[in-house]
Amino acid sequence: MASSNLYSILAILAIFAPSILATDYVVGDDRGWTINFDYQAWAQRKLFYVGDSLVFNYPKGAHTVLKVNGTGFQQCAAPLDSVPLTSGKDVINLATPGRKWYICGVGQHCELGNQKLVITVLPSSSSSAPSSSPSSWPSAMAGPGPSTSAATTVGTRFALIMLLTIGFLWMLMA
Ligand SMILES: *[C@@H]1O[C@H](CO)[C@@H](O)[C@H](O)[C@H]1NC(C)=O
Ligand SMILES: [Cu+2]
Repeated sequence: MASSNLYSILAILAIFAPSILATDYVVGDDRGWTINFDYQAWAQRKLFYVGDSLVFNYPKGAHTVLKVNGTGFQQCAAPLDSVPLTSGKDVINLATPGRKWYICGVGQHCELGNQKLVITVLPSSSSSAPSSSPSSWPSAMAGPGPSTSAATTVGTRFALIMLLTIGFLWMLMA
């Protein structure tokens, strides 16, 4: 009886641990998805991991979100058959690592309003935090000023992973 409870708790933790560790990034923070905002600067010190999400907030109808490739990003052009996101609260799950490019498809917002975002998604950190992203750790910890949010994100993840590990061990002992 006691051990079946233990396994239930472990199973629940295993299911929810990734969602606890995943981060939702609101693109542009309070400004949302709009023209004349420096999304390059917004993304610069953030560490995006597989499993995290981007949330694009904007008044429905005012903008759209189009996923493009590197060429489309530079030229502010999307393939003719690509379907834009238009809900005004578009959530994109970052399912694979690598470069990801997003532009607004309304009018000249991308060309003239610089409404474009490029990020690099790192392999997931939740399964084996310290070893899976060796290069990103030192830069996140050592960077100057604005790095605090990125460092905090990594620090928070690490703390949560440690807590979960200690919790597992404690339950195994009990
Ligand atoms: C990138 O997108 C453009 C159009 O947006 C398309 O013409 C081009 O073939 C794409 N390149 C790759 C490598 O898929
Ligand atoms: Cu727009």
